[in-house]
Amino acid sequence: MWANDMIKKTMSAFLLLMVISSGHKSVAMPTCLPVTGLATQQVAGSLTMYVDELPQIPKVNGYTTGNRTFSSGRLTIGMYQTKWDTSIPIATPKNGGVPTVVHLHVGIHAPHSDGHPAAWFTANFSETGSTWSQQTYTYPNVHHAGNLWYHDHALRYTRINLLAGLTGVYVIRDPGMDALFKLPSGPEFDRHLVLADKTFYNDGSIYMNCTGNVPSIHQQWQPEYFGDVIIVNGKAWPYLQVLRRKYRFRIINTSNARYFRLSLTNGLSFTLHHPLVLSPSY
Ligand SMILES: [Cu+2]
Repeated sequence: MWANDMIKKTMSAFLLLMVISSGHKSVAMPTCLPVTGLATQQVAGSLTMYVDELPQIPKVNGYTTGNRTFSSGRLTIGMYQTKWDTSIPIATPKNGGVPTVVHLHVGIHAPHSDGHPAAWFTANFSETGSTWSQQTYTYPNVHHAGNLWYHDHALRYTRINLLAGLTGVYVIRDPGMDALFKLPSGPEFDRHLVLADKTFYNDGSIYMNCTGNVPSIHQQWQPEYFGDVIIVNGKAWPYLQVLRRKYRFRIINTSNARYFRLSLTNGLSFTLHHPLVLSPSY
């Protein structure tokens, strides 16, 4: 059943979880501290792996069911400023606030629901960007069944907001297809692995180098971001205790630039569908 309050609570909890579970209070941006690659590698190397258990990604349904039929529903997706670290540098809405706009990655939908970078808005739509046109986006879900994800898309701040964890998963299901292939189902055996790479300061806050790769061209431009620590569902190198049976992992690469070469340490093989989901970038 669809419940707006529940979704709001869940999304708030989710966003909060993403911030807390990564153990960071802020993304360091405005002051460009000199941090060497060696220093960030040492921080990454000092972290103990497999301390935290892999968390589940909270789920909300974008549909309602009744009499064995599915009908479209509404999702409330967005940022809740009260849960957000306001120390993160933001665009310049005249009255303050954090600009954001949701982009459903790989979704098939009309342009005005695509999350144009200048279609940002602040809390309660009190301020909006130059191409903002509507509060509600419509996703027709004509995409084949699979794993999509959504993320912030605000101009200039996408990289920062994503680094801070403003991402979520979006699943289009085809129960007939799942049954046909006898795919593992249920939250325990049909799980998301949302991959990302980040770099940290010693105190656990996220580090983003803000010096340009080629300063003579631009002091801050960087075509790609690579972190030293691999994050799964908001946790650094988590573990998951599994049963001796088949699992379905819905793997999404939310990194800016890093590709992943995945394998099982015991050498077991696995079937990979839709390898495109492993390609990075926003
Ligand atoms: Cu994207």
